[in-house]
Amino acid sequence: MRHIIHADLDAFYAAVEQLDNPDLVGKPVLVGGRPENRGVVATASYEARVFGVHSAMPMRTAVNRCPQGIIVPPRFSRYKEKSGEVMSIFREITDLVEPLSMDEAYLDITAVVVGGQKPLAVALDLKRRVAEETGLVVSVGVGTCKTVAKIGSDLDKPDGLVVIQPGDEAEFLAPLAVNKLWGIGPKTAERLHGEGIETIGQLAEQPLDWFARMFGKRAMSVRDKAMGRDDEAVHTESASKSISSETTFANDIGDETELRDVVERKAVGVAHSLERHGLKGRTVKLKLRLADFTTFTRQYTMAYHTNDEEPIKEAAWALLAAELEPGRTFRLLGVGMTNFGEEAEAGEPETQQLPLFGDDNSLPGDAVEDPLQD
Ligand code: TTP
Ligand code: MG
Repeated sequence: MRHIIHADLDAFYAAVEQLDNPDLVGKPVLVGGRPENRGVVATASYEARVFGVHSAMPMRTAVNRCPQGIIVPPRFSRYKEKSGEVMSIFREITDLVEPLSMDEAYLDITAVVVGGQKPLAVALDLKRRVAEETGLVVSVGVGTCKTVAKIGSDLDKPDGLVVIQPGDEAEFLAPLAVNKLWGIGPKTAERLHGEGIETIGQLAEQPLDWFARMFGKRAMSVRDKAMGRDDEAVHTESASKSISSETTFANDIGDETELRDVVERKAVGVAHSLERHGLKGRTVKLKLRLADFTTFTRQYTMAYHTNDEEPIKEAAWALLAAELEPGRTFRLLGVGMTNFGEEAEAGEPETQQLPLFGDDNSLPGDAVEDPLQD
C-alpha cells in the first residue's frame, strides 16, 4: 500500500505579502494588477475571500466587492524564493516530490511510513516545519493515492489536515461533486449531469460498459479515480517531460528581426512557465515548420539547469540563427525546455561546457526531419 501527501499553501502570494509586511496581517489583501489597468486578482487573502473575491477575477470587481481590500502588486521572485524553501522541506521528508506549481506538491511518503512513522505524524511534522521555518501555512491531504490526497488537501482550507484512512477512500469521495475529480472539467461534468450523475459516488457505481461508452480510453482510469484507488505514481521533477510554447503564424515569416522577437518572446514564456512549475531544465529545443510544412527540431544542452530568461533566450536564438537562409520562411516556431532536474553544484562533472553547435549537443533521434509529426 502507498501513502501519498498532497500539500498546498494557503493564499500563497497573499500569505507571502502578509509575512513580509506585518501591517497586512489580518487584512483583506488583493494581490494583482491595478483596476485602472484592467488588472486581475492573482490571489486574495482569506480575509478578502469572505467578500466573494477569488483568483482570476477582474480587480475592478474585487474592489467593488471588497472596497477596503489592499491591492499589492505581485513579486514573483520573492514567491519563487519562498516556494524553494517549502519544496526543500518536502525533499527532506522524502526524495519523491512532484511539484505541481509553486505552491503545491505531491509527496510519496510510503518509505517513511514503512520506516515506522504514522502518516498523520508525517503530515503534522510537515505542517509544523513549514510554519516554523518559512512562516507559511500549508493545507495537507493524506491518503493511499493521489486522488484522495489532492481532494483532501482542499477540503479543510485554510490550515487544513485531512487524513483518509486506507479502506475509506470510496466512502470519502462518494458525497463530493464529480467536478472535484482530477480530469473532470466543466464540459465532462455537464455531460455527467445530463446522465443524472452529480456525485463521485453515483459515478463510481456505474457499470463498466457505461464507463467505456462515456470515457473511451480513459474509462478505467476515471473509474479507478472515482473509487479512490488510482495508481498514478508521484513523478519526481526529473521524470517530467517538457515545457514548451509554440505559435503558427498567420503569414509565414522570414524577416530576421521579426523572428528574433518571436523566439525571444517564446523563450520568456517558457522561462515563466518553468518557474511556475518549480522546474529548471538544461536542454532548450527549437521547433520549426517551413513554408512547405517540413517540420524539424534543433536542441542545445546547457552546462547547467536553469529557468532564467536570458540563457534560454540566447540558446533559442542561437539555434534559430543557424537555420536562417535568404528566402527561407517559417510558418511555425516553438521553444521548449526538457532535461529537468536540480541545478548542479559548481564543480560537479555535469557542469562541463558542451559545444553550442555540432552533433555533440544532440540526443539520438533528435534534430531529425519529421514532416508529419510535432
Ligand atoms: P492556488 O493554490 O490555487 O491558490 P492560493 O494558494 O492563493 O489559495 P488556496 O490554495 O489557499 O486556495 O494558487 C497558488 C498561487 O498561484 C496563488 O497564490 C496565486 C497564483 N495564481 C494566479 O496567479 N492565478 C490564478 O488564477 C490562480 C488560481 C493562482
Ligand atoms: Mg494554494
